[in-house]
Amino acid sequence: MSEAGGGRGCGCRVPQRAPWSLVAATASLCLVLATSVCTARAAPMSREEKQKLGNQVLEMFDHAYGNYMEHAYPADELMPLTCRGRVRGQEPSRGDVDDALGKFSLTLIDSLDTLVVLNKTKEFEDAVRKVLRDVNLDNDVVVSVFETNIRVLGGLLGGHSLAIMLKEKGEYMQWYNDELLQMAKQLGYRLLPAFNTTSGLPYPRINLKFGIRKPEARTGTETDTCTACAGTLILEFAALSRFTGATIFEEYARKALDFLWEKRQRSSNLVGVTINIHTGDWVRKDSGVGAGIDSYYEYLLKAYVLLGDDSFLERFNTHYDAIMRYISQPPLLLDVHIHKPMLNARTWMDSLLAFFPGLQVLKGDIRPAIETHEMLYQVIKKHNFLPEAFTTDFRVHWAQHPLRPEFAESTYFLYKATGDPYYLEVGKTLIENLNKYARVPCGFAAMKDVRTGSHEDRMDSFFLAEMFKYLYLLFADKEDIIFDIEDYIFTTEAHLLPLWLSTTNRSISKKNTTSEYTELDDSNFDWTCPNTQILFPNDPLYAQSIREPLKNVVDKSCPRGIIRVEESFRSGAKPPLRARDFMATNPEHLEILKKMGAASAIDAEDGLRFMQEMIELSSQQQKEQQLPPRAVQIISHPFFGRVVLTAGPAQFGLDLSKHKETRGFVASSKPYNGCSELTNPEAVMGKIALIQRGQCMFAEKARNIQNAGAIGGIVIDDNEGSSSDTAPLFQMAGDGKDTDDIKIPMLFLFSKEGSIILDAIREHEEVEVLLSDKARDRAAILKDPEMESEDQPSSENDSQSQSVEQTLSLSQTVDLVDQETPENPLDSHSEPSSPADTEETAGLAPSEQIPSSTENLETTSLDGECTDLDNQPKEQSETEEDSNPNVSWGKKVQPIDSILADWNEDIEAFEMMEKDEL
Ligand code: DMJ
Repeated sequence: MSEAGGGRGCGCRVPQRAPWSLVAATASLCLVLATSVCTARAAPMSREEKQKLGNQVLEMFDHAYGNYMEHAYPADELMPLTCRGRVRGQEPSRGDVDDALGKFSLTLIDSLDTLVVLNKTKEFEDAVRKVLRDVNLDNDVVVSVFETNIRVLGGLLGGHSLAIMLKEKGEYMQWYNDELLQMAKQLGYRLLPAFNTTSGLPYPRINLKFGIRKPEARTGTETDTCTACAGTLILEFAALSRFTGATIFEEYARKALDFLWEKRQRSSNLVGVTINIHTGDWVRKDSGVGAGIDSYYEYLLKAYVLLGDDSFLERFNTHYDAIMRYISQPPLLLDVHIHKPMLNARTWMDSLLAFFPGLQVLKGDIRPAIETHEMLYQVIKKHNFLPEAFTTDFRVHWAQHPLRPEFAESTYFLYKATGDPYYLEVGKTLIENLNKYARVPCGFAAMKDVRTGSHEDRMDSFFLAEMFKYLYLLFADKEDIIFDIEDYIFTTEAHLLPLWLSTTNRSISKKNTTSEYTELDDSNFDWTCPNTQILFPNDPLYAQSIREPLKNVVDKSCPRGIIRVEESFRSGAKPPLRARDFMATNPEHLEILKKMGAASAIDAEDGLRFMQEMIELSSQQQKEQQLPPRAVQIISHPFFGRVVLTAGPAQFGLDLSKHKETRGFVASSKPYNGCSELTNPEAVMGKIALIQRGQCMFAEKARNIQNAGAIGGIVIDDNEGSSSDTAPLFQMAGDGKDTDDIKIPMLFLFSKEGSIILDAIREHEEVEVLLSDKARDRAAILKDPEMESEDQPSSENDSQSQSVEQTLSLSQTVDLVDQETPENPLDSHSEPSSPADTEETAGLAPSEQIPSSTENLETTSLDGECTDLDNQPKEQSETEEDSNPNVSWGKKVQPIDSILADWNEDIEAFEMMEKDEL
């Protein structure tokens, strides 16, 4: 790595084979390690226990990969609830998230190098043969350039890297003749037309068969891309160039990076989330380390490590300095405006930023890495998983969790850097939670809502590419892996590229390097001095001492500014006015508000914080008036509580959040629509009645089944193909009259979720479910000890899974309608798909349109007209409010309107920002 990481000026060069992942010995680390620590050491984990956990990871991988290969392959992804493949065009569109699917057996390619890391060499050999035999790249399908690069190009290159390593060892892959590399090169050429812009920034999407802009390509009219989308190419493209000698790939990726660097906001040194690929104007000027930007920073630092090009480190350090100055508010990482970086752009964080502590380890800045990681872990302990977004006071902002690996990634790197067994315990918790809450008979299902524990029919390929790799490596000793992991660098999708690439075909990149070494500004050149193992032994006490003060940070829910409040108490000054205490009728409060807009920087800062709190408070109050989603958990054989369906609540009947769950066998009512007195009361008596949506009011259905003796009801949508994956959840309204007579709980399921229950009845007749506000612990609900033992993940379970797989394979026809729905903004790194989209969202790219939580309810009494209650925060309104105080205050807090006039300075700043004065 002296070639890879060594540049001039670094006092402590890296030895050739030093662990790059431990490039963690900057001066800051050396200093803090010298401080004395008196907290207790976490108990070390025995080799046996580590091996046990490693084996558990292997078993889990087999469960995920085996089910994909058996029930989904050659489709791109497995749908673990319905146990079949997700084929683009054959399922309702989920929006931009589907742009990762190119009909190229995505999960198989993304899993290739994981197989080798997990010591499954034989399976790897088989998998490579399958890729070469089955995968076709000449598909008329529009894919995301970013996703295709990190998952498919990265997957092929990772596979190639380990294939040649194995071949060299002499046992496996002896037949291999660079076929994966040839495929990678073909894919590289298919992606290149995306770079045909004057800026050199790539278009966000490309048609694999027809490229860009041709009429048949159905893409090429986009104007914007996210920063991460344009800035996360260099590792794969440079590796492709260096492996093949075709320089063009590295040149294009460098050009895109150079352009982004030029466009950084010069006073803050930050970059925005979205950029115009033709003009280079920032379209979204908020800046963080999560969604939309994350891997741009990651690739600058890793490009330095892999390619040995000092200019990348210089850029990274410049950005890092800005991040630590403005965005990092330990343990939080909060988005700010690039032109006014002292202003927060949001009051919530997204889950993608969980990779950042891992990157900080690579940078060598361990303290903030430990702090942020600890905060994230506490959020996880509260909700079992990291919700896609959570507020600064740790409330769920967006409750989905698609089994993202970022937190496991950071846990692995922190363990490598600190040696603290605490991080092994963290990994153990992640494993337990995955098995307990996400494992379903046919794989692992994403969480639809971490609060209810309900599932989504989705298992993303990154779960296999990354999660299992990091978890396995966390518990593995050197001898557990058949090659030296330290010889490789992880891409953002955890694909492995060999560090020796830094010395191969190196000259091809030099002519394109924009920064001249002689012109580098050394004052901002924080040379990374690697290898903690050489400088000092791992010291677990160090990490412990940093975590200690943060022990209860989430429980105490310490909002930003609390430290300043305490400080002012100490100095005898009055604490600043907090939004939650504000009363518009209190003259003293109005006086304080006036001051906030006028005088000192501190007053102004208080004012801005107050505004943000007020907005947050108001949206929180709105949310609190609405009902959260509920869960239907199938608990009878062969489900045993593993499958949890997302259900909409009713505004009448038993409130499941206040009462114990309702448990019972299900029975279809007759008539199925439940709109008249039931003709089969004996069948539904003491059971949970299934009723079809439509033809009368929900309350009427509830009364009819209640009169027949049902103990609960599940209304199943009559729109075939509807699913909570693609449509916002509904809340069933009453009939406008008094509904106090309805005592039983009622829940609503979309057609796809309802079909899972209906199919189960067809197959097993007796189907027992739990209706609740939140999935229950399986061990607790399984009374029958036999059931309980069957529930444990084991190889026996696999045969059981197979019968369940059949059970779950839906025979229903799939709705082919390509309905556009809001997608996961964090996934997609995507751009507006049409001008109409952009208009609707008032300038916000869909990649940040977070579906709202429980806002915007319209109550109505008619069945068929439900109220929107999916967990989709209205990002649009929040961002607008945050960046345009005139509007939000005018709307929400009338009496303060006049006071805002005093805040000219900040309003002007906002306006300037809007004009994008770079
Ligand atoms: C992965 O595909 C990559 O890590 C990417 O950089 C962003 N996140 C997803 C998984 O969450």
